[in-house]
Parts: sequence; C-alpha cells; structure tokens
Amino acid sequence: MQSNRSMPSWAAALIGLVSGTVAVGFSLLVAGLVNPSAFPVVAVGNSAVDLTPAPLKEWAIRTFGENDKVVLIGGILVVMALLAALLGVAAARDVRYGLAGLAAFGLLGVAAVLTRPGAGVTDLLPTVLGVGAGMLALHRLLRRARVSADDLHHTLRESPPEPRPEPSPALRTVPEATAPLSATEGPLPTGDRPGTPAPQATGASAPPVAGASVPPVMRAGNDLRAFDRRGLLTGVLGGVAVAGAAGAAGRLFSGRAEVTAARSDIALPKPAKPLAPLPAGADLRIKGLSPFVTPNTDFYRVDTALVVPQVDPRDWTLTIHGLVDRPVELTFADLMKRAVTEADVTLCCVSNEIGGPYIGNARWLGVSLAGVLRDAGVQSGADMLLSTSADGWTAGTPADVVMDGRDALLAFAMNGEALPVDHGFPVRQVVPGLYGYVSATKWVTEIKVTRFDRDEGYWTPRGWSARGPIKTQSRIDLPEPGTSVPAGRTTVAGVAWAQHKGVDAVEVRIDEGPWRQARLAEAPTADTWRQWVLDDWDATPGSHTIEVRATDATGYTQTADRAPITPDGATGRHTVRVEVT
Ligand SMILES: Nc1nc2c(c(=O)[nH]1)N[C@H]1C(S)=C(S)[C@@H](COP(=O)(O)O)O[C@H]1N2
Ligand SMILES: [Mo]
Repeated sequence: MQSNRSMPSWAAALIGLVSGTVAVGFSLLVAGLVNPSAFPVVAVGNSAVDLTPAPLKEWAIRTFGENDKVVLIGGILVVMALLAALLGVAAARDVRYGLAGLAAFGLLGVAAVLTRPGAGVTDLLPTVLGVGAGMLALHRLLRRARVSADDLHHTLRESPPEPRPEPSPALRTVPEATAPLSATEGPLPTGDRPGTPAPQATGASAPPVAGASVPPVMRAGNDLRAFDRRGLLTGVLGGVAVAGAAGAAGRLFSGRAEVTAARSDIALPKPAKPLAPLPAGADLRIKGLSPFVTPNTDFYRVDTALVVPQVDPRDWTLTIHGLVDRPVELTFADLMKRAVTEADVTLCCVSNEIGGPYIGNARWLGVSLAGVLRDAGVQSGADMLLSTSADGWTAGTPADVVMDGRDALLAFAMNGEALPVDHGFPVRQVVPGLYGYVSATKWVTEIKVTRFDRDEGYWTPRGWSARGPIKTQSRIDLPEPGTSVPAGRTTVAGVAWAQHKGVDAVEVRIDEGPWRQARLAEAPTADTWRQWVLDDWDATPGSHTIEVRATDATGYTQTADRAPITPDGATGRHTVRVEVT
C-alpha cells in the first residue's frame, strides 16, 4: 500500500467522512428495499436504548421529551462522523486501516441488526452492502486525491500534460443512482388538464462528467505535493451526490413499505347502517360491458402526483378551519370512532371525453363530511370548502352540495378494503354528483371553509370552471368501437350516468333511425351509473353507426351539441361505427 504523507489531514478526514456518508446512504437504500428496520444506524440506536440503564433513560425522556429518539440518532450520527473522519486520516497512511475501521463499523451494525427481534439473514444486507459501498468509496477517493509518482514525473517532463485518467465510477454512477427516483408508474397528468395520462416523462440526459479531460493540476507555487485537490473535490462531490441519491431513494422506498404495512393493518369499522348487498339486477353480467362495480385495480386514476403521497395513518390529521365556529383537528383514530356510512358512488373525471374511460363505480366506506362540518359549525356566508391534499393539490367544493344530505364522505375504504394508496390512502373525499376535480380530494389533510369569491381550487386558474356538477352522459361499451361484428342478432350495451339525479331512460338508434328504448339494469341509488342493453338489434352486413342518449330523472335528455371537456365537461352523444360482416 502506498503511503502518502503529503495529503493534508483535512483532506483525509473529508475522505473518511464522505466514505462514511456513502456507506450510510447505501445502507438506507438497501434497508428501504429489504426492511426499513434493518437500517443499522437505527438498529444500533435501539440496542443503545436497550443497553442504557433505566435511570439514564428516564433522564433522557425527561430532558428531551418526545425528541429523545431524534437526539439519540443525532448523537450516534455525530459520533459516527467523528470516527469516520479519524478513519480517513488513518486510511491516508495505509488504506488497510480505513478498510478495517469500516469493517469494525459493519460488525457493530451486524450485531445490532441481528439482535433485533425477528431478524433474518436478509436484514444483514443493508449493513454489508453499505459497508462495501463505503470501502469502495474510500479506496476510490484516496486514489483520486493522489497523483501517482509516475504521473507526477510525466507531468513535469512532458508538455502538454496527458489527459487525466477516466473519472471515478462514483461520478459516473450519479445518473444511474438517480434513476429510480424519477421512475413513475400509472397515468401521469398533463400540465393543463385534470385527466389524461401524460406522455412518459423522459429523464434529463446525464450531464457531461466534470473533469473528464482536465489535466492534473500542478499549480505554480505548489510544492509539487502528490495531492490532487481538484481530484479530491470532484470525487467528494460525486460521493456526496451518490450517497444523497441512494439515501433519498431509500427513504422513499421505506416510506412506501411502512405505509403499505400500516394499510394492511387497518381493521375496517362496520357501517352504522350497512347497505343491502347489491341487487342482482344491477349487473347484467354481459361480457365486455363495464361491471357495475369497478374493481380497485381497474379503477381509473387521475391526479397531479408524480410520486404518490405516502401518508401514514398514524401521522394523518384533518384540520377544518376558516369560517367555522370551532376549528377541528381529527386523527385517523378519531375518524374511525364516528358513525360510519357506506355508499355506492360513481366517480367521474371532467376530462372524460365522450365515450372515455375516466369513470368508475365503487362501494365506499367513510364518515359523513357534513357531520364533521356541523361539529365545526360552518358560519353563514361560507359557500366553499377548499380541501387540500398532502401534496398541496386543492379542490373547491360548493358547501351547500356537501351539506344537502347526500352521501358526501371522508372515505377510507373502497370496495371492502382500505383505500389503495393511489386512490388517496388513508382518507379522501367522495361527493356524489360532482366531478373529481372539484370534490374528490385524495390524501386529504385540510379543509378550509371559505368563499368562492376569496379562494380557488387547483384547476380553476388553469382554465376550468370553479363549479363542476357532473353532466348526464352515456357510453356504448358493446359492440366495441371499430370492431367488426357478425351479422344477425347483436347486443348493444353500455353505461349511463347522472349522479345524484338518476338515469330514467336510455335510448339507442342505428343509422339515425328511430330511437329505441334500451333496457335499464337496476341501480341501488341515484348516485351510481346504470348499465343498459338493447338485445335485439338485427345487424345487417355493411357499415353502421350506433348512437346513445340518456335522460335523467329531472326529465333532461342529454344534448347532441358537442362541447369540449374544458371548462366544465364534454357534451355530445357517444357514437360508434361498426362493420357488420
Ligand atoms: N390530491 C389529489 N386529489 C385528486 C386529484 C389530484 O390531482 N390530487 N385529482 C382529482 C381528479 S381530477 C379526479 S377525476 C379524481 C380521480 O380519483 P381517482 O384517481 O381515485 O379515480 O381525483 C381527484 N382528487
Ligand atoms: Mo378529474
């Protein structure tokens, strides 16, 4: 091993510190993937707590109160930082001292992790891989910070100097290490409409690696020390970036794992008045027709979240404030103690084009939003509820609609299971009759009782109407648009909706012929969509158009006039062209 006395000790200490940071960052990343409680720093902290004599523990709790854990982990990190710096200084003398020091850290971590209850072999991975990454970083950083004796002589003899060797892998791995953070699933929103998956975000191309063609720095007046300050600094920056990205990704993954675990632990309360099972006649069970209940996994998803908020129900609160007599703060436990309502409600997106897919029906379980608001005491003059989600998105909902007796819910379950994270876990709003962008706030944490002339929801300044009642609509599911159909008796079927009014009739016509009444499936309430079917269309060979229109319980028949989705929802009739052969 090359000894190098000319590296200043601040540089050696810095190398130790950065190598330690890389080790911690990687162990956080691996812990996020395998098991968040196998993160060795926390495991060491837990062991320290266990080994601490009771009087000292009591003193710590008295002195630091709820912050005692933070103080403990902070203390451990400070001690680790000091040791890592010392280790760097030792490693500058002989890299083996440094590697041995890191290995000793690793042994401590392994011991702490293995003595946790229920520890398994995979729980060793965060420590082992973290220490491995730290060793690699230490080795590379020391090499970067030095100009070998050969290089030195070369540089002195030859001009211009040779290009520097390849940048360290630490630097080159930066874009890769960042990649998992930008990977997203599910439909992404476009910038300017409350629906429609956006084109897949493409990651920015990797920046050119700094210093790739920089000659060794031998500054004038320098005493030709075999210490490459620039190599050190670029290496350190690279190491910190890699550690930061790994740590951030680890936090993200472990947040996910914890929320997933908390979600599966939730025991759903029973509704005060359970709904009757769905009437058998609600679902015609026709192949290719949208089922009456949309399974959670098939339920459309629309939101502005690039990374879905991970909200732990144990940390969740809902604050109700603004124009109220008594501001309210509810925890998840408070919510679960209230009377629980069950309701079938069809959710729909204002960005749903005629015939589009952004609509789904579910059986929701939740607490009456009106009841919670009555506890807070809505003041006269208030006409809007501005709800905010954990990620800052907002919706402005008309207060009178929520208070008029319909099943407006703070919902925590969907089709018999806790809300899926994508659909707003732990709590979201569901308001029958309103498009999602003005009512269906997912991951809701705050409701400000206010006025339409003072506040606006997220989409309003972006060109969408402040109010968004759902328009009476219908869709043809069968025959599938653009398909070819064998001649003879053919089923035409679909769904129609007019939430909170109810669908009274659906009519179908072929090739602009007479309108014919479709048969309606049952609907348990006016808040859901309704399936419809026309069983006896005798399809003749050739090209045909099928049109549908719904009439709601107010007597209104949907218009044929086409309107775009902006500012408050599309109008027009769904029309499908089929080839009959
Ligand atoms: N936090 C948050 N909630 C949100 C949105 C959003 O972007 N962020 N989008 C709304 C819109 S436009 C619709 S249509 C519904 C969709 O709910 P879903 O994704 O559960 O189907 O959520 C609403 N709630
Ligand atoms: Mo929407």
